Order: sequence, then structure tokens, then C-alpha cells
Amino acid sequence: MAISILSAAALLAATKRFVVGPLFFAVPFVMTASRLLAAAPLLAAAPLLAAAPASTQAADYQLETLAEGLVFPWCTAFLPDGRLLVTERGGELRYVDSDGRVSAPITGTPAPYVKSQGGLFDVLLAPDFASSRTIYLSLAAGTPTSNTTQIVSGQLNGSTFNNAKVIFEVAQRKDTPVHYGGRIAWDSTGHLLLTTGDGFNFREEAQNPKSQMGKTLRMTATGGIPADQLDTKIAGMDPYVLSYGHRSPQGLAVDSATGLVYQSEHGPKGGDEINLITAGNNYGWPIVSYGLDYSGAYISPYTQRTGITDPLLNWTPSTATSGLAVYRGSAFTDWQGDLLAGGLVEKSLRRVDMENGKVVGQEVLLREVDERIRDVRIGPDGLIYVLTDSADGKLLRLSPAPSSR
Ligand SMILES: [Ca+2]
Repeated sequence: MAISILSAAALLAATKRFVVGPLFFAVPFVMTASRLLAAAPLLAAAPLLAAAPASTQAADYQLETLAEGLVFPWCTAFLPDGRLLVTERGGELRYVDSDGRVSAPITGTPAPYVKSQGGLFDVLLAPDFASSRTIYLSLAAGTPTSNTTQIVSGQLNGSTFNNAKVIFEVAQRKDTPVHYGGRIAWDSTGHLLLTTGDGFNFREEAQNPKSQMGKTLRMTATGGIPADQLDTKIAGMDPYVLSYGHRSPQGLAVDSATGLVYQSEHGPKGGDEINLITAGNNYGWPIVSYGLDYSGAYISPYTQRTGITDPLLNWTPSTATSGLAVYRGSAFTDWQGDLLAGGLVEKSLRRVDMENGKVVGQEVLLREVDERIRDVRIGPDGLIYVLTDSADGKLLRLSPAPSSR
């Protein structure tokens, strides 16, 4: 693949999510009546496309700070003994116990490439963790001029991580420290899913069938090609690819009740998306985007095109969506099947009200916390766990307010 040098200005733009500029068309697109009509069903389904937040019902939940002093925490996972694992982007993996005590770093974990958005990302337990002690870590790996997204497996034994093994890495390497993807999850068939980004400077790779960048990838627990890999119906498609046309996906969640796979990704300036992932589908980037420029005009004239799957919803302006969960649990009885999505820039947790596979409303939570939200997970107790994104990052827990129980 072509390697280009990312300028300091572009890096700043990538990091701070400033305007990226026109994708294909120098002349700003003006929304026409016909396009407005075409967009109407989506607008109706996603009433919060405008900047005004929906009602915040903080009284419905109570908030506890379980732990603080985490340095840019990225992901949390639940251990069978009641403790949690937390990754920090700088490369540390730690335990948090039920009293909120944060352990020293677990030793033996792989050293990520730490720069800008790069570092240690997700931690995921093997389904047989109780006997195998196997966990999976996703991370940025490599050097400033040649880096990629990796998955490393190993065994967690007390304060050490043993038998570290790279089971998969994105084949294409790049020279940018951004847009790694890096979310991992088990699908309903026991295969491993990985989101990958477009590397910011390589957005055409998201449409390149031979590239693993800008995709959702599906693999076996040891990083192989699944025997039942679904036919993507595209000649020459990389055999790991489940879906393509993604930009910077930082949320991935599998509904434990239905097996449906949801993914969230950052748009350029606006156009953040939640997608329902179907094998073989093209999600559009960079051919279509709901992203806008500062004038409010469309960057691309295309928000929809034949053969491209629409997002379930898009957020314009961007929330800078990060972390995604499907609520299944006994604590919030009215929220079954709803999506929860963190927002870094919006400093929010969005609850997306789902009914029969459709978005019927949204609620903006946690604005009172005034923190960038990096990750959201549902605990085995049905409570909602959230990580804030800062040098003094917090692990928060939401439970129903006593009055709403
Ligand atoms: Ca899209």
C-alpha cells in the first residue's frame, strides 16, 4: 500500500477531530428537498440528529465512583471472582477489586506502540477463562513508520500475563498513530470479531477488498480463518472480512439475546454512526457519509447509495462515540435491548431506545459528570460500568435509583 507522511497539522486534526475537509467535492453540497425527503425516515427514527439533547433523567439512576486515578483507561472486563480488569492506553493492565482498589500493573503484557490514539485497547476473556485463564488484548503495535492493530492472547495468572502470543495482526501497516479500531468481542458462534480503522490517511483502504483496514474482521480464537466464514460475494475479498467501509470504529457489541452485532464509528465532522453489522455489507466510508462541514453543508453529496448499508443512526454533530453495549440485565428493566454509547466530545452516555430492531428514541445521560466517556459495559450484576477518559480516569457504576426500583 502507498505510505504517506502525516503532517503535524493533519495529526492535530486527527487527534482533536478538527474539520477534515471535503472528501471528494470542493463545492459544499446544499440539501435539496428530495434529499430531505430521502433522509426523512432516518430523521424520524433518530430524533436527536440536532444538537439539542433529549431529556436527561438523572433521577432514574444513581452513580458511584468505583475507582479513580486510572490513566486514560480504555476498556473494562468482568472476572468470575467479582473483580474487573481495566486497560490503560499507555499499556498497563490492572485489576480493580470490589472495594475500588486498583492493583499494580500486571506484568508480562505486550508493549504497545503508544502515540496519539495508539496504545493498549481492549481486554476480553476467553469463554473458557475459568479453566484456561486465557485473555485477549488488542493494541497498536510497531513503530512510527510501520504500525498496525494486533491481538495478543495469553494466560492471566495472578499478577502476571504468561505465554503472550500474537494471534492476529492487520496485514497492512501504516505510518499514522490514529484510527486503529481495536475493539474485540465474541460473536454468537464463538468467533472473534475485531474492528479496524482506516488509519486516517488511507481511507480508500476501507473500500479495498484486499485490505484489512476499515473493516470488521472475523476469526477463530487462534486467529485463523473460520471454516464457516460467510461469503462476502466480492471477488478477491480478504477472507477475514465480515463487513467493510468503516472509518474509525471504537465501539463493538454483540447482543447476548439475539446475537446481533452492533458497531459504532467516528465520522469526519459529524456523521458518527451506529451500524448493525451484516456479513458482506458495505457501510460506505468514504463513498458516503453523513458528516458535515462547519457551514452545515454536506461534505459529500452522498448520504445514501445503492449497495451501501445505512447506519442505524448517525450523530451530527459528532458525539465522538466510543464504547458500545447492548443492555441485557435485571437492573434496568425498561432498557432491555437498548444500546448504550459513550461520547468523548459530548461527554455523555447515550441510551438508544430500541424496539423491534428500530431506533425509537434517545436519552443523553451522564452530562452531569462532565467527563469524556471512553467505554461502557454491562456487568454480570446488570449494572452499567463506564470509564472516563483522562489522566485521572474513573470507573463509574450506574444503578437504578431507589425510587425507580
Ligand atoms: Ca457508514
